[in-house]
This record gives sequence, C-alpha cells and structure tokens, in this order.
Amino acid sequence: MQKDSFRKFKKLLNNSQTIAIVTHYSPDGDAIGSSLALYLFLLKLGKKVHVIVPNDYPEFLHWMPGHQKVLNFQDNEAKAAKILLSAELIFTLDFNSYKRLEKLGTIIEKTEAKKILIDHHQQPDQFADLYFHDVAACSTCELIFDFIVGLGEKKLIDKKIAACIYTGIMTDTGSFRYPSVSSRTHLIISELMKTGIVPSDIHGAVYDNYSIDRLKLLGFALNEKLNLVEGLPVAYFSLNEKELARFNYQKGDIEGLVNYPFSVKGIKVCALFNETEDYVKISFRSKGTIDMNQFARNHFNGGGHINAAGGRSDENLAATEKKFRELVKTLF
Ligand SMILES: [Mn+2]
Repeated sequence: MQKDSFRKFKKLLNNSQTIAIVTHYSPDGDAIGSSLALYLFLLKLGKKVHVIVPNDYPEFLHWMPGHQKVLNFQDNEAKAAKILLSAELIFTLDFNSYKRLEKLGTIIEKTEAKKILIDHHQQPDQFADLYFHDVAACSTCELIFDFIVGLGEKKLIDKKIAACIYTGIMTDTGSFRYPSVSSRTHLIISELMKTGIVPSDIHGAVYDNYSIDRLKLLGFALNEKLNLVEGLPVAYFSLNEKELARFNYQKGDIEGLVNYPFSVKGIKVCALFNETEDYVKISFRSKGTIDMNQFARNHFNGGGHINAAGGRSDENLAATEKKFRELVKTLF
C-alpha cells in the first residue's frame, strides 16, 4: 500500500485548474468507470477536465454518464497531446506502468504536469508525484470512492458518479464473486445505492446488451476451442483472427471468456490467447495463491494482479501456446 496524505492531494488539487485523466489500453469497466467518476467529480469542483483513453472501449460501456466527452487518443492524437502537454495535473487510473498506455505513454512521459496515480495493480512504477495505491482494493473504482470521501467531498457523489463507481466495482469483481471483495466493498455499494442507482439496471446495461454473434462466438469457443493441459488443473482458449472474424468480432466480445473453465471442478489456472493484427493478446486467471502477475511479468511481457493478469507475445499463436504449455508446469 502506498498512499500519500489527503493534505497533499488537496494542495495539489487546489493548485490545478486544468486536469487530464488517462487510463490503460483497451479500457475495461473499471478503467472507464473510475475515469468518468473522477471526471464528473472534478467538474463539480469547478475544474477544467478531460478524459483521454489510448484506444476504443466496448459498446457495453457507452451508456455511462460522460462517455460522449471521452477523447480517443487513436482518433485525435494531436488534440490529446495538446491537452496533456498543457495540463497542470494528470490522474493516471487503473494501471501501474506507462507501458500499459502503448503510444500514449510516450507523450505522457514528456509532460510537465504533476501526476497522481490511483490504482490497485501490483508493483506500480514510480512515475507519479503522489500515490493512492492499494493492491487490496477490489477495483480502482473502490479507491475513487475512498479518494472522494478522503477529500471530505462525499456529499458530491451523486447518482451519475455512483453509477460509474458501481460499474467498475461490479466488473472488476466478476459481479462480487472474487476474493478481492471485502465487507468494505459491500458497505461502499450500500452508500452508492443511497444515491438512487438501480444495480439491476446497471447489470442489464453491461451484461445483457450483447450481439447474437458474441453469444455464438462464446458457444464456438466453449465447444471447439477449449484446451486442457494434461495432468494439470489448467485450461485455456486460443482464437485466431479468422475465427474471430467469422463471428464479426467486436471489442469486448471475448471479455469474461477466460473465466469459463473455472466452472469445471478442480480447474486452478485459465488462459486466453487471441490473435490480433500485431501480436497475441493474453489473459491469465488463477485461483488461490498461484501468482499470475509474476508469471506474466517473467514470461509474457505483462503483469496485473495475482489472480488476474494480462500479457502479450510477439510469436505466433501456436508458438505462444507451446511456450505456455511448457511454462505453466512451473506454477505447480
Ligand atoms: Mn481495475
């Protein structure tokens, strides 16, 4: 845990009028939820604020309040760079290294702005001026709630901000299933519900809004692309570009797929390999103390949490799978 004092946060906030918020590549519910919650909060403080994402995010997050204002770096590189270079303060949310921003990271590195990191991933790089970091938090959204409360501004958490925070907590905990969920998590949810948010509506907006293609892709993957590693409690999927294209793959369509094998008795490690234009994108999941953060860091150019990490491989799909099948033995 690395948390600076609220005296310092307040001082820096009071001294900053123009603020940018950035989050990681391929933003998920927690990345967008935390960015938009903080965005709406800072607007209420009278700040000039921009949210910049490194690339697009799935359509099932487009209903979120503030979505229309998010600037996609890939479509607006010049504009985004201008905002970042002139910002007095940059919040970096839900990531631990500039590497997680891809090209956007090279621009942030050049900025003079002060940085505040709010995150729950393992081992953050030391690029920020102030830290609000805790690996025990179930999500960055939980930390955003604590951050606003810590500033003494709980009264500013309205229904819109609450909806954003709820979404991040819900998606990062697999709908309140993961071991990262604590009694505090539920107390926060209780506080959020007092603003009038309706959890069942938010669940519906996020999880019941997919295409029929996505459901068929899920069926295909479960039926034909699930592999087991002999003698080990390990299961994984690998999907190539052609297979994804067959189901009109859209961003977010395979989110959550990696977890399905856990429903099989005994499975302890799951992985998903999916081919993109440039590299193989990897998701790792585990149960208990099996450390996927370290595994991804050591072997697959990635990292994350103990039970959930990501990585990438510049080798082809078959070679990546082979490497995984060999190395995964070292986890047992
Ligand atoms: Mn997160």
